[in-house]
Amino acid sequence: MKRLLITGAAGTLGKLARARLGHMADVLRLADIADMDPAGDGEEVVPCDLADAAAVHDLVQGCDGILHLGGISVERSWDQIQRGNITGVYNLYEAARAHGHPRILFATSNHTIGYYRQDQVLRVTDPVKPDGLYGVSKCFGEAMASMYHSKFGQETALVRIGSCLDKPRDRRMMSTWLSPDDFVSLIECVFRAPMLGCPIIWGVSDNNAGWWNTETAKLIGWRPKDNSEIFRVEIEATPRPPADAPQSVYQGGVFTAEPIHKT
Ligand code: NAI
Ligand code: 15L
Repeated sequence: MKRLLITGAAGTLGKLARARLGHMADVLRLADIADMDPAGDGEEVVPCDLADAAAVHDLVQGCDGILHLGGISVERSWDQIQRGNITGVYNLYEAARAHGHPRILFATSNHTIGYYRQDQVLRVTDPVKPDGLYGVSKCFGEAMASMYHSKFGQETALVRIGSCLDKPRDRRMMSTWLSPDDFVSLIECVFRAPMLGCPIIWGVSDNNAGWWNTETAKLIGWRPKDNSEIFRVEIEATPRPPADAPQSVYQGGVFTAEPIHKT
């Protein structure tokens, strides 16, 4: 690619992508509403609010691919979620339509299905069961991507990320963990696949304790290599939450216990 746009570049995964994806394009265009480090070689830093349609239109111009990580990433008030994850997603898809449909990797989330119980194994074809307004906003993003694919041929990988961290922090994350290395290889596969369409792909490592059938990953030739099992002893040494606690019962864990935030 000549230019890969990374939204949410000031965030946790945005910083990881910035550090590790320079080889994917001549130029990384880095965007966020928050402060970012100054541009280095082969980088462009573009402050941008995803809710600003004109700014997003300009942002997408000249990009061959979009790694869409920007937006609200946890449970927050509707006002905040609506700006980043509803209006922002609409603006992004409209900008992509105006600029030749660059391929998009959309960072969706396990919180689209958070109310499934932990004894259930899911396929991507199972109905959504979001666990809060944040999860609902990611369902909206998945629906937008599907509609722009059907109507205009826009390609998107809908990557339902589990928990992307250096290592799992608790028992639930033994199932949801996505290692940084696997995340990077997944991004590479998405942008290198000859054909993509609009698949939902579970963004999860090859965990023994996994809940999600990862067959759609094979469509793009992605095979996660890491497995949370190497952290088993460390995690088992931590206090076990009660069996009826949200983090023990639901795939979305404590997100299911969040209130509807008003501010
Ligand atoms: P983060 O919260 O660290 O980063 C998100 C970035 O988006 C922030 O830098 C924020 O300033 C920016 N942003 C928020 N509203 C914006 C707006 N209106 N305009 C422009 N930028 C805006 O989140 P993280 O962990 O880096 O996640 C990245 C993406 O991956 C998010 O979309 C999140 O929902 C998704 N995801 C992440 C998971 C994880 O394990 N880190 C798990 C599942 C999904
Ligand atoms: C998410 O969607 C969040 O963005 C992230 O902060 C984690 O909490 C992750 O899900 C998770 O479920 O562990």
